[in-house]
Amino acid sequence: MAILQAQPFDFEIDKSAIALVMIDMQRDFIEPGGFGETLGNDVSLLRAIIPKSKELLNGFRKHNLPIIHTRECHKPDLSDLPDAKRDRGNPDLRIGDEGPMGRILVSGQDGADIIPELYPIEGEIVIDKPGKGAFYKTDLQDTLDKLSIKQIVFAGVTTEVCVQTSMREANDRGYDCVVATDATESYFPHFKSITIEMIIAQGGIVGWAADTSSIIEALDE
Ligand code: TIU
Repeated sequence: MAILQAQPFDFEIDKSAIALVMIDMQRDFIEPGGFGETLGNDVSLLRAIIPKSKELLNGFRKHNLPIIHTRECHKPDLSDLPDAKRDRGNPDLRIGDEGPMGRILVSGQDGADIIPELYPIEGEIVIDKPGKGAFYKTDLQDTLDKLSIKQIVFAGVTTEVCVQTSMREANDRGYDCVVATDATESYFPHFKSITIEMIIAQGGIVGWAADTSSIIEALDE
């Protein structure tokens, strides 16, 4: 067991049972003209984590450890899109509408795909999810069970929305989870920091937090 220096206390990494789940690093959230921008956000903020996210991916790749990428997107017929999600707020473009990167948050469209910098390589798993949580209406749990995964490192966007929701779902399902603090970002920087505080409060009520270098060092141990 390698020791990861984490908050709120050290985390014992089991390299035979750990996976990286990279949440929603899609063009729709990170590039102009997508879902994130249509919600009124400054999407350029999220680009800051691309280098660390790449390091984290490479750290897992180096040891041949499982990597799962998720994409928040809907079927082209929108049958998995609740009215409540489509009709929320007052965006310029709604999910399913035609935007500069294709139909907003629809599977198979350019905008719904993962940014080129972090594109999955052969052997990595990609899971499309219709909700914020990565377990809701997906086969993520089966996928993790088949790989005998018990520990998950979470990264991606946005910290307080899809990353936190997925980490809470994983925590309830019995996985020990670590959020990679410099490989996750929010459109609201104070939401990112408060989310990490919430996760590690009360003795790690949702899990642990550690930066990418510490995670990679522990994997290399
Ligand atoms: N809007 C926002 O912050 N996030 C999302 O809608 N999805 C994800 O976090 N992936």
